[in-house]
Amino acid sequence: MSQAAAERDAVERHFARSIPALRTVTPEAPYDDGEPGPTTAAGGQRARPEQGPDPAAAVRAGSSLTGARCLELFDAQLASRHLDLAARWLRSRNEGFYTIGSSGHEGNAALAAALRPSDPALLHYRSCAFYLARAAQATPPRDGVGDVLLGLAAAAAEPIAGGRHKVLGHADLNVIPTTSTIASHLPRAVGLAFSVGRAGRLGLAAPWPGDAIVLASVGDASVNHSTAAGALNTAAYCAYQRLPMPLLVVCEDNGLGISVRTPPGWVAAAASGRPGLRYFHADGCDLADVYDTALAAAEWVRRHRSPAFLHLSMVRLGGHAGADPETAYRAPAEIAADLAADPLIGTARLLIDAGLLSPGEVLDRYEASRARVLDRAAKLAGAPRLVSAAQVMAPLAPRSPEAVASGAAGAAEEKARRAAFGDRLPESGGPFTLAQAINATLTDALAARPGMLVFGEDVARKGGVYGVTKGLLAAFGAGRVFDTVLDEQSILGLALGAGLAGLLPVPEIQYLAYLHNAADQLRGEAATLPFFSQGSYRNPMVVRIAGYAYQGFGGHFHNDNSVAALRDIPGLILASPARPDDAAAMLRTCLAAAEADGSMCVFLEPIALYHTRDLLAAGDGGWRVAYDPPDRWASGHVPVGRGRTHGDGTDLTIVTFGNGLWLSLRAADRLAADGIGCRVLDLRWLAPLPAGDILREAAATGRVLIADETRRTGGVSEAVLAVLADGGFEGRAARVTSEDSFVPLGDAAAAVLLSQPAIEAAARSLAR
Ligand SMILES: Cc1ncc(C[n+]2csc(CCOP(=O)(O)OP(=O)(O)O)c2C)c(N)n1
Ligand SMILES: [Mg+2]
Repeated sequence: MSQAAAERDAVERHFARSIPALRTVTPEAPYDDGEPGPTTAAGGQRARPEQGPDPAAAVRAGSSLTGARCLELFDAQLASRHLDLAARWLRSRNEGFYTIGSSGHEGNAALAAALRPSDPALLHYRSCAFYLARAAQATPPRDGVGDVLLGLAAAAAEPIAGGRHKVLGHADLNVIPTTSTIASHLPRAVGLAFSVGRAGRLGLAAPWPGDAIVLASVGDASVNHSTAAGALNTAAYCAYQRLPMPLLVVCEDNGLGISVRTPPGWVAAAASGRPGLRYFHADGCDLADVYDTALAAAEWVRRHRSPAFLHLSMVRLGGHAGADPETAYRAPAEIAADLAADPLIGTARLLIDAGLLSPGEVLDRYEASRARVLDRAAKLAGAPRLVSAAQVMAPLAPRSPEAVASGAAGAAEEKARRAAFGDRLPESGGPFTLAQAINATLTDALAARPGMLVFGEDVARKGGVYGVTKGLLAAFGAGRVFDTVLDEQSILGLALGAGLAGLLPVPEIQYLAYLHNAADQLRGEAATLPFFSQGSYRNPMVVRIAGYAYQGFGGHFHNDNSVAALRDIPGLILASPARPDDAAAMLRTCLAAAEADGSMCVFLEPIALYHTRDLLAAGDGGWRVAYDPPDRWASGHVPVGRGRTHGDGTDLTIVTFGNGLWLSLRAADRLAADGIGCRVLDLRWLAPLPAGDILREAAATGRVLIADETRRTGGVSEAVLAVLADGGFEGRAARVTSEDSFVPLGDAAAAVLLSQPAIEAAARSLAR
């Protein structure tokens, strides 16, 4: 017998033995499960009272859980258990691909009953019973068992991820799918709790009622993850300032993270007594206790709009996953103790003690559930799966260029613009620097889009480290422009939740070097949500990041030029404007793409060019540009992934972006004086790259010099060379880049960064 089959057998035998043994239960003498019991109704020896008990009465004195509800939840618990068994059975036939189960955690069904079906939930992967219980609450009830089975089989018909992963989620059930990255959904949950009432307060249609609370569940080992620690801190930090934070974090504590023991008492010690975070505890194997405690916790969160931590003591049955030999790291007595605490036995005991079911009827119910689930599972054989890359990738990056173009051209009414700009419209002001152009564009966008929020470190009162967000707080108020806690994971989490709640978040990351500690919130969370929900859920956002080098001070942390971590995130749009006019148009494009397609955009602003005024000579004003009035936004629209060519020289094409554009245009001017005619292609978008523009401009001269301020290894120039190779470019290509180094402090920075003389020298040798 395979190990999986043996374990399955052990659980089955345990259940079959335990239930009939309940007939001997008295509060004083726990049941004896030494003898195998019968598996049919004949096993029921404790007769039910003549006068059947009232299902509307409490299942146990003092509990709010009625017998009827307990029965419903028991059915969810039973089906969840059988889905775990079915998962292993399907796996053994190579028809299922996922065996992390919920056995031992089925008490979470009571969470669903304690919440409203309209409360959004982001669930731990052991929350199958919750999902089934919530599916049963829907009108008409959803076929939760079918959903989960399709997920196990990676079937294309699975309703949320469409065969891309086995997740728990459905838009009709307000269950937002989570990834398997431990705790990574908590920053989003905090952001959603922060935003859930805000959309309504801003007068916008909101996906969830204003008094909804957000449920996020995690395991006990997960509570230690820095992502969880940061999210809990941010939730408490908001509550401490009396900001609404209706968040219920549930810890399903089975005492183990795969094989690693959580020190006994640790979760309670770590989560209780924290300022701003109310702690509740329940025995997760006792359905009535979970229900009563969850009701109290949910009520507290809803009434106070303040976060709570609900700690459920649970057991884990059947190992971490199907292939996990837990006997290798757990003593038999420990495993047996978990089996003895089986929450299904606990609920059976509740129902039997209440006279609602006899032990035999419990077994019948168990067997009927097994038959239903296995029958469904057997019918799944051959359910079509995704087969082509196109099918798999369909939800990754929806793009509707026409909607984006029209969205980008939309402005607020003149009256609202005047109010926002303080009567002096930017188009009648002087030519703008990059920082001024971004500031005016943000102002215009906030005036036109009531759901847009601007937030980050120092963006509000100070107006940004470089003044880019100056005046926005005064014009739009703290409800829409605000400073955040100093935690990039939380800033992005806020964006993830706000986008989900129907708002348009524009978070700022103060420096590119400080994105990296939080990048998984973009990679693992933002970019995967449409993928694993087939677009049912989306998290539009435009993340502004001040970045790149050449600041002349600050060393690495203020001069980071690493964009590789962003370029390979599927679906992510990476904008890299250099000139003020491009920045304005590209920011409008990003905002419109976020709105129209739910796009996740990163808008990488070159700090060194923020206040640059001149290009070729002091006082020439070559880097300042007039601000376009709204009636020119349509004609000036910059589509995603389109570059811009400066000049029409025929000797050499310089491909560049960011600070490289400024350096290259200066170099081109010097080269022209020596008779070398250059055209300079500004990529403008680093993802997706303007491949067509690159190939066209390369073919125009036959010689390409890539001037790339990012690193030689992993930098943008590698991708441009790949575009040239893929496109069959037959001319010559060379590149000048920054070194594979961090940027040092002071003048030494110049030693490792791309420079104008380096561009000129390479250009001369290529043009020769
Ligand atoms: C960030 C991250 N690191 C590692 C893993 C691999 N992993 C998957 S589950 C798990 C243990 C989680 O334990 P716990 O939070 O207690 O949940 P349980 O499985 O016990 O319910 C680990 C380490 C992961 N999914 N995510
Ligand atoms: Mg655990």
